[in-house]
Amino acid sequence: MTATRGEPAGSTPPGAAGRPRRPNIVFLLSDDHAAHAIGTYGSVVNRTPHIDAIARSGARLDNLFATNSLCAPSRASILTGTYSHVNGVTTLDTFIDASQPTFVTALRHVGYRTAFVGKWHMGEGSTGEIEHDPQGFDRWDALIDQGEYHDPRFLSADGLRVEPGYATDLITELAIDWVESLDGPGDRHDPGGGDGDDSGDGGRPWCVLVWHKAPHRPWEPDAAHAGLYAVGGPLGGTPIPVPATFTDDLAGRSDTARRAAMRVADHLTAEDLKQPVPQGLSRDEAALWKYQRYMEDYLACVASVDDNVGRLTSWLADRGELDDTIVIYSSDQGFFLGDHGWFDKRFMYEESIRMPFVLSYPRAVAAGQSLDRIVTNVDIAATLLEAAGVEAPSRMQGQSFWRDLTDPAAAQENRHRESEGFYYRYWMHDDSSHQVGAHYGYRTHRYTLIFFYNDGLGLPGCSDRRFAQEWELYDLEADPEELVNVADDAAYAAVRATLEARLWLAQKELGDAPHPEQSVPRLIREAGPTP
Ligand SMILES: [Ca+2]
Repeated sequence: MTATRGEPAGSTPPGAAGRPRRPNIVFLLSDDHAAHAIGTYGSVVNRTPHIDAIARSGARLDNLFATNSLCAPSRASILTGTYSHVNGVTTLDTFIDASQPTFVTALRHVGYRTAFVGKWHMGEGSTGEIEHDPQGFDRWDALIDQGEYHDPRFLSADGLRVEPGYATDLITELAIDWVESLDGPGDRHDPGGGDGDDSGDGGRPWCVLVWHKAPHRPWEPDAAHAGLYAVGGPLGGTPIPVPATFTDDLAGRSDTARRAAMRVADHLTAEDLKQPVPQGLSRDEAALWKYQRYMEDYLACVASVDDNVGRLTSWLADRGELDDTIVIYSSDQGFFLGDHGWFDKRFMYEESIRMPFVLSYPRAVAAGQSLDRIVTNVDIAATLLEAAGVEAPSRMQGQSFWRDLTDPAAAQENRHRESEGFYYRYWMHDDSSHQVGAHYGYRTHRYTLIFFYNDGLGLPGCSDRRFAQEWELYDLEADPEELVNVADDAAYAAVRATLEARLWLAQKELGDAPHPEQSVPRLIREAGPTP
């Protein structure tokens, strides 16, 4: 990309008063877009040229994980830089206290102009004294609840309205309109390469969150993309490849996994499928038919997202602002795309917890990087604040990974450290639609340890049923598809003991508490009381 006026790559052009210029930020977040439905992450089911282009001109994170794989909790963690037990958004029915500090409020504090457009999904209005609507934004336009794909309702400070059109297009347009509304004399960068004309409000950077509803269930494409991946459709027309684990009977997993109501074969509804299942199909044939139906719509929704990503990046390039803008594309969590026979997320399994995350910022981030360090959605807030030269509020629990993207020495130093790992907790026990048991666990580069405590603890959105507690352990090196639970395999006893201790310590360090019925891990007992 262009380095203007002979500045070395990575330098920051001065503002009018010679101050370092803070980057503009476009944070695109989609909903339930699995990394394995993105080209740069090796998708075999679709193409995403515009998202891939962001990775190509910047960085792709290969081990960024959701710490609670669910829409509202992930959004709350991204904004506040804290885990669910700290920000209070543990389930879909625990609405946010929007007065909490976020990376956006910290940016605004140093002069950023800020906006939110799209899916908020952390509550509307207020409960008693607690306000749920977006705070810290100069402008916000939030879909109601999950949001509608067609002619969606938007809530803003001006009230509720219906916008005719398709949600993904509208969200993009509202974001562009807001940035353009900031334009005044001297407000835009010089398209010729930034001559430092930052007089007026142009010296104040901006940050816009473009948080799509798509491709969330019930996967309703717009007319321009519907049928793109259909058999006989415009992209070659062959059936969408079926994952190798589609017929997994889950015999190698826990009873908790087998209880989940997320099977493509059994649990997609008429609203999801939109067409009646053809008569006369065997059970296996019907499962494949449903898979194709589900994925056709899911991928068509993704195609619209990708086109709109391209629209935004082209618009930024036309404004001459691509080099000075941090552009992020991510998703609130991953998704099962027929993997293990499932749709949806929630579980602490690979397809569900892995978040796609690509970022470009030619001014400081060298093109074509990939980062394999383990980081999480909790780390994003601190990272953006460091990128903007703003100190993170001490309440934030995440660690910035900005240096890994901008300093090759730091990236090398942090490469694939075996000591790395992260803490995960899914709280929304046995909800009526998906019936996934509550669990927590710890994942390192090689292992995933999970404890299903299977108790809703009285939280909103959980059932009051209890189930037997179970452990799972997967060796991701020997078993990347997590087909064999080795928690009770004697060969892994030492590994499990170590990971149980690490889980216990991580939970304590982060201020969360174990389930009251979990016994203290052996290594912790043997080590005696900690000071
Ligand atoms: Ca989601």
